[in-house]
Amino acid sequence: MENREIARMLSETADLMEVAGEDAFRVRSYRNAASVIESYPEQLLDILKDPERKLTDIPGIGKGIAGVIAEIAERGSFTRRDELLAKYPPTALELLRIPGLGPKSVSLLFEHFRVSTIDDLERICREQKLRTLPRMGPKHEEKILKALQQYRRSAGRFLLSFGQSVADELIAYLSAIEGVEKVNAAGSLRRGKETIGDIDLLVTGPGAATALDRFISHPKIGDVLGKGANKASARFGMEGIQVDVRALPAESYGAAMQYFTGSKEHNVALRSRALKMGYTLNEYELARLEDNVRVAGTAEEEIYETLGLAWIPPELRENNGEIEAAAERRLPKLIELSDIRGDLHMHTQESDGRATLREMAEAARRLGYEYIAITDHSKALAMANGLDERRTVEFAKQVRAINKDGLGIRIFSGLECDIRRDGSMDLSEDALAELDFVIGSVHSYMNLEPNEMTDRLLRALESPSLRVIGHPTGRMLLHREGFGFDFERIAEEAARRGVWMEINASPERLDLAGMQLRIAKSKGCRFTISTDAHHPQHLLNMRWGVLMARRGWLTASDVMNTRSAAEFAAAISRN
Ligand code: DGT
Ligand code: CA
Ligand code: CA
Ligand code: ZN
Repeated sequence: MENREIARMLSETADLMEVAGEDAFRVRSYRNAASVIESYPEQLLDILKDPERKLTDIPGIGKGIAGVIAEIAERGSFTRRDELLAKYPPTALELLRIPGLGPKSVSLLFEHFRVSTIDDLERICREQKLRTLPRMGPKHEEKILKALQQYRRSAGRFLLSFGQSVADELIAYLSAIEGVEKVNAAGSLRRGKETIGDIDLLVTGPGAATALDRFISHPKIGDVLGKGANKASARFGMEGIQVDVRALPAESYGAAMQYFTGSKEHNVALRSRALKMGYTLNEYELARLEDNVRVAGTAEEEIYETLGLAWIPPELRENNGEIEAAAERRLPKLIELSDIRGDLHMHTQESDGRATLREMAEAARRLGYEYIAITDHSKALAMANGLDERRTVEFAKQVRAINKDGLGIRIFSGLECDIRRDGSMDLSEDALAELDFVIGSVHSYMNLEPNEMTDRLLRALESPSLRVIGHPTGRMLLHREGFGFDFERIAEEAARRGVWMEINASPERLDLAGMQLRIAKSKGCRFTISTDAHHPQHLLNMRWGVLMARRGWLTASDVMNTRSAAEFAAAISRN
């Protein structure tokens, strides 16, 4: 069992403990442990096997949790979890994923109506029974029905970062098989789509057929959905994500990579271009129509080249103008991870982060960054112990002193300032003016009417200190759609005022997304890509943000944190 899975068990148990109305302190200790474990760089079970070491040496893991982990290692579950699962069915956990339904409501629904599945929940809302519960009304029924719709649309999809971790594991496993020459991911994963339906892997080499057998006998494989000579499909891991593995001859590998990378829309357009030029294109080859003679198929590049196109980066393959651009040789030179020279959104123990400023700086320095901005929360986020004016001014002063000593990386004093309901900033302009770098973010009242939300953001843009709008749409992938507002208007106004837009690289957000980035760029906006890290480990999430930027056709020059420290400092200095 891996850390990821242990973390998931603990956080699910924490959810059930909350439904059961258990002590908030205990619930939090489970939750905190889950978050520590999830990003812990070493496998816990390895530590457990080592007689020289103790789990309790890991900060955030106390005796109780260490005991739980030992129990998990021994038998795959633990007593508290078993008890809770005996009382509440595992489907109750699914209810908690419905936006707007907290543990208290789930517990009420269970006690009064034995609601334990989302179908039960839908019925209770449709039959107008939800409103009979304390503090519930017709509005709640309406809201939950809407949330259910959204939930069903995203059900069965997975975060890109999760898909990538499964793919990495399987690619390493399959690559080690004798005679396997290449293993690559295709599909939405290769295109860097923010959520994926399943994982598509392509294998070639004399060992490819063996690889299919070995794949379905992998210890974490669940149901095998199909197995033929060239393809195997099966569910993987606790999450049951579907993985399709295809075995291919080397001469078809390029054609197959092209075909199975998709998107379907891109492929349809490409095939029709091929036909117009006298070719047929399928997953095996590109061939001449007249005599069926194969002209390409080993490598993707030769397929695109024969069709008169520059090779198209997978992130652009959505049939949104990339084929035309490739034909006219005007595809942009997309930004790359190595272009990034700093991270401009992160939290420390001052608010709700797990590490100190120095620890975050050290981790960023090790990544080779030249600079970072420390951006803790402002006071409106009281639960996160957000900074008030006094602490903000003090913090700015402290950062000036730290930079004098030098940590081997330049620190910009920043803040993720709350944008209040009326669009005003959570802190006074005097306090904000002390800082180098102010992000403005919406964290509350996210259900405003689109008009009201647009006005709110317009007013926020008036703040002279505001540098960038953080996670601009507020979406949480698979959980909550972005709030509605007039995006083009805000992009225009941000561009006019020189306020940048953030690409939040946190894998649960990936906000903004490709299409929005293209719109914003067309309005003249500039961007930052930042991780919103709450832990040094999260700084590694930058890659997901870069993928979004690529899906938005952005180049390095569109993104401000590709600038050198000196250039960046000049860009944020007030004139
Ligand atoms: P996903 O898995 O829903 O996130 O999205 P994709 O794009 O990975 O879709 P998937 O796994 O169904 O298929 C992989 C690629 O195969 C897809 O992007 C394009 C290609 N393909 C082209 N035509 C077809 C078709 O008729 N059926 C399927 N299943 N795939 C096709
Ligand atoms: Ca797929
Ligand atoms: Ca598939
Ligand atoms: Zn935020």
